[in-house]
Amino acid sequence: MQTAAEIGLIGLAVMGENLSLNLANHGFAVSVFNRTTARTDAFIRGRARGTTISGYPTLAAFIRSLAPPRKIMLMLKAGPVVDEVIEQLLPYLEAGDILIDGGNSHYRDTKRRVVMLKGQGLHFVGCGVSGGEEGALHGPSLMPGGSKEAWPLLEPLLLPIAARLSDGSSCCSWLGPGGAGHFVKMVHNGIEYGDMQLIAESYHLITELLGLEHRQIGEIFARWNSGRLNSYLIEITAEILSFQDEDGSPLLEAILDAAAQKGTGKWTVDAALDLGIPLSLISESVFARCLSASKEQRLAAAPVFPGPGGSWSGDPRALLRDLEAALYMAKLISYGQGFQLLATASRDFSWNLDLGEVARIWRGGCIIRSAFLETISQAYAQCPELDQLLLAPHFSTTLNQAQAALRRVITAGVTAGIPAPCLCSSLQYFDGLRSSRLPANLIQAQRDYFGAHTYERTDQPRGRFFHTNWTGQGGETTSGSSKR
Ligand code: NBP
Repeated sequence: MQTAAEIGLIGLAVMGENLSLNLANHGFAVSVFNRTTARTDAFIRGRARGTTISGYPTLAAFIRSLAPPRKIMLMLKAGPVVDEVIEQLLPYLEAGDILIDGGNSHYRDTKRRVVMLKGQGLHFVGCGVSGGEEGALHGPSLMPGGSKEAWPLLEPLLLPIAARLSDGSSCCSWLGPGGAGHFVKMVHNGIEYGDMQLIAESYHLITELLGLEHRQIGEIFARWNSGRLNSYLIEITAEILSFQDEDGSPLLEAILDAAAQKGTGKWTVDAALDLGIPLSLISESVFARCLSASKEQRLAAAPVFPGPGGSWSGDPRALLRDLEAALYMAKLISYGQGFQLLATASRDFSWNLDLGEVARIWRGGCIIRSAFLETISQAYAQCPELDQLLLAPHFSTTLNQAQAALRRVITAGVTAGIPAPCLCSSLQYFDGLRSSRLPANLIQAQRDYFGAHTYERTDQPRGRFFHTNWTGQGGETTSGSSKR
C-alpha cells in the first residue's frame, strides 16, 4: 500500500512542477493535482518519473492520498482562481488542515482568506515564492505568513527546500500574520522593478554616451558584479549583453523596447500611496515601463522633438566610475524606500516584521538576491528600531561619498537628452530627504487660501492648526476633512 503523502500540490504549470520536484528531491512524498488532467499525466510520465511524486485525476483521490493534517500548496494563477479552488476543496477538508498559497496573490486577498478559513477551523498561509523556474527547482526564497498555528507543521517541509546561504541558513522564515508574507513578496517584486530599471538606464547611458558595443558593456557589468554591486540581476545582465543571435549579432538589439508589467509593481506603488510612503523610485520604474510600452507614441514624438543633440566629451573611465557609484547609491535609496514601506505596513497592520530577517531571506534564491542585502541585515541587527535605513552608518557614508558621482551622471544624461527617470528620482528623493526646509509651506498656504484647510506654524507646537482669512472675504469656518 502506498504511504500517505506528506504534502499535496495543486497547479502544475512551471512553478508547481518545479516546486514539487524540489520537495521530492528532499525526500518528501508529494501528491499532485492539476485541473487539466493531461498535464498531470504528462508530468508523471515525464519529469516526475521515478520520483516520490504521485499524480491524481480527481480532487477526491488527491485528498485521500494526503496524511492528516493535510498540507496543500496551491501554485495557481493569482486572483479568483484561488478562491474557486478553495471552494472546490472545502467539502473534502477537515479541521486543522493547512492550505498554502504559493502564488503571487494580493496581500489583502490573503488576509481575507486567512480569516475566512479560520472560521472553518482551517489554517491558511500566504507564502511568497521568488526565484522563478530555477529557484523553484533548486531553492527559492520563501516568504510565509498567515495562520501561525500552521508554522510548526510547515517548517520541516519548507526550510529544506528553500535556498541556503553560505552559513547554512535557509532563505525561508515565518514573517507574520494575515497578508504579511504576500506583502513582503510584493515589495520584493517592487524592488526588483526598480533594480531592473536602474540597470537598464545604466546600459542606456553607456550605449548613448560612450557608444560601446554590447560585448564591451557586458564586460563592464561583469566587472561590476565582482564588486559591491554583486547581484543576480547584474550577473544576468552581463550574460544577456554578451548573448549572440543566430547571425552573431547581439540578441538584445533585436528585442523590442516595450516592457510589460504584470501587476506586483503597481500593487507596491498602490500600497505606498495608501500608507503615505514616498516610494518614488519604484513608482518611476513602473511608469518607465508604461512609457516604454507606448511605442507608437514614442515613434510619433521622436522626429517632432529632436532633443539637444551634440556628442558627449569627457573621460570614459571617469564616467564609468561615476556610473558604478551612482547605480549603487540609487539602489541604496530604492531599498531605503522599500524598507520604509515594509516598516510602515508592519506598524499599521501589527505584523511585527523582522526587517533584518526579511533582508536575510532575500540574500539567496530570489531575483533581487545580492551581497548588499547583508548590509541591510546588519543595519537592523545593530538597531532593530531603525526608522530610516539611509541614516544607518554604511548607508549615510556611502550616500555622502557617491552623491557627487550621481549628480555628474545625471547631468551628463540630462545634457544629452537621455532619459534616466529612476537615477534622477533617486537624487530628487535624496535632496528632499536632506532638506530641513521644503517649499511645502507654500502648498499649505495655498490649501488654506482656497479651501480653508488650515496650517501649522513654525513658531507654535506641532498639532495646533491655524486658518487665515487671506482675502478678507472668507469666513472663519475651516475644512474639517484635511488638517494635515
Ligand atoms: P500560472 O500563473 O500560469 O497558472 C497556471 C496554473 O493555474 C495551471 O496549473 C492552471 O491549470 C491553473 N488554473 C487556471 Br490558469 N485556472 C484555473 C481554474 N479555474 N481552476 C483550477 N486551476 C486553474 O502558473 P505559474 O507561472 O507556474 O505561476 C503559479 C503562481 O506562482 C502564480 O500565482 C504566479 O504569479 C506565481 N509565481 C510565478 C513565477 C514565475 O516565474 N512564473 C515566480 C514566482 C511566483 P491548467 O493547467 O488546467 O490550465
